[in-house]
Amino acid sequence: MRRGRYSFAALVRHALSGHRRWPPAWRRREPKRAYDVVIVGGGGHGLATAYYLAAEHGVRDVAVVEKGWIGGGNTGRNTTIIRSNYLHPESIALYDHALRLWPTLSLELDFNIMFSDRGVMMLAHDLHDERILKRHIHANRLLGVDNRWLSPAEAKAFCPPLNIDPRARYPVLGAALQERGGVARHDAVAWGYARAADRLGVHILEGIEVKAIRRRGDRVLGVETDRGVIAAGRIGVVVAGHSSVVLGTAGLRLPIESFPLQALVSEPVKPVFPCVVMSNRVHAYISQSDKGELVIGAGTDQYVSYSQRGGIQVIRHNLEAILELFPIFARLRLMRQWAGIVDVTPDRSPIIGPTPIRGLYVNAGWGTGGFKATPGSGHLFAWTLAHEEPHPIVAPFGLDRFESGRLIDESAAAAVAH
Ligand code: FAD
Ligand code: PYC
Repeated sequence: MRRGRYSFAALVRHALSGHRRWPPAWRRREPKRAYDVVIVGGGGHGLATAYYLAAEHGVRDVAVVEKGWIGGGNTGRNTTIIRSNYLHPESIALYDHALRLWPTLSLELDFNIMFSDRGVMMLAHDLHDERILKRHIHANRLLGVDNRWLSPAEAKAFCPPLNIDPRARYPVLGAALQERGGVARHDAVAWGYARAADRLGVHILEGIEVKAIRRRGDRVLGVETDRGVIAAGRIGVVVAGHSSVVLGTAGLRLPIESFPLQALVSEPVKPVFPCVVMSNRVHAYISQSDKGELVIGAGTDQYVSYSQRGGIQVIRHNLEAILELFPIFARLRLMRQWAGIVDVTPDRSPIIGPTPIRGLYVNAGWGTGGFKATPGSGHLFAWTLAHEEPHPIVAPFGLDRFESGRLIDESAAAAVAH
């Protein structure tokens, strides 16, 4: 039995004392009047940015300003699928940079984020799907990123509950498997980064909303919050589904549309699903959490909205598809459903880098697929803020691409947002 703060005895003591002396994982701070860097948004990306600023660049006078609670946005609402099997070299470099950070993240943060590289399998239901997936496999392998084609029988061997009957409504013609892909515990990612950043002196400010970005001419000055003004020479806006709203207060218009994206979980059952399966064609994806719940996700609503609920017809279609693909789940009961708001760009790639306002940086537009990028996004965005220029990996993802036309079309790899 381990002794110390995390021993069994300590666990029992905390439980019996109503957790009164449970040491908080990060401290509650009063906001200072000024910081070197303010990060707006306490999701995984914002917290990771703050952590790497402090850990790798010695920039420790940092505040993360979160209007709700840490990880309460899309970080805590997503289906946790992690992979790097994108199409274009720029995206493969970006997402694989993140994928390479996941396996050692628990060690880095000294916090178990429960990364499980159980493999992510994408299904092909017709010739068109098959060609697209094979094109991705070739593009990935050319750059040394793992991805391989499976026959229907091999797909079933990888994921036994899969229905590969050729007469099925969504017949399985084969699948692309990225074995290094998998899942992680989303809340733990936020908590782990928050705790590690706090230990390095970062202020985590929960329950404080940024109402406006303050600027003078083309220079940023700070943020106006519901607790007063906080000055900062560098500001990173990392607010997922609210990027247009927050950056709109600085007079910037982003090429972004915001949609609800839904997920559901079933009642917990014993381990039955050792895989992660995505069907990009029918917008359905599924895995089993360590608690035993099946974690199921759907496609985006067809209409823009900031309602975190989503349309019933979307999950109806989604569950019909799930039951066609996995008939053994027909009698399982669902426990919860929710939505998050995802910011979608025209090319389904994120926007990372400086804005026309000096000192103001954006990290947005990850759409339906930013969880997998969390460590890489934070790592590269921190570098960008510290050096006041884009890291070479994120340089192609600047706002300027919507003027130059150098778009990075990842509609097919984005899987859900197309
Ligand atoms: P968030 O976690 O949303 O953090 C942004 C924070 O900013 C929020 O906490 C919010 O409260 C805060 N904020 C907003 N406005 C303000 C303000 N004015 N002042 C202060 N704070 C503010 N991606 C994958 O890779 N794999 C998946 O399987 C996957 N599944 C998904 C399923 C669903 C249902 C959803 C909704 C998304 C999914 N995603 C997935 C996408 C992924 O969740 C996001 O891209 C990612 O989590 C974004 O992280 P973030 O830290 O940028 O955003
Ligand atoms: O980007 O892999 C992904 C994803 C899966 C479900 C939602 N997004």
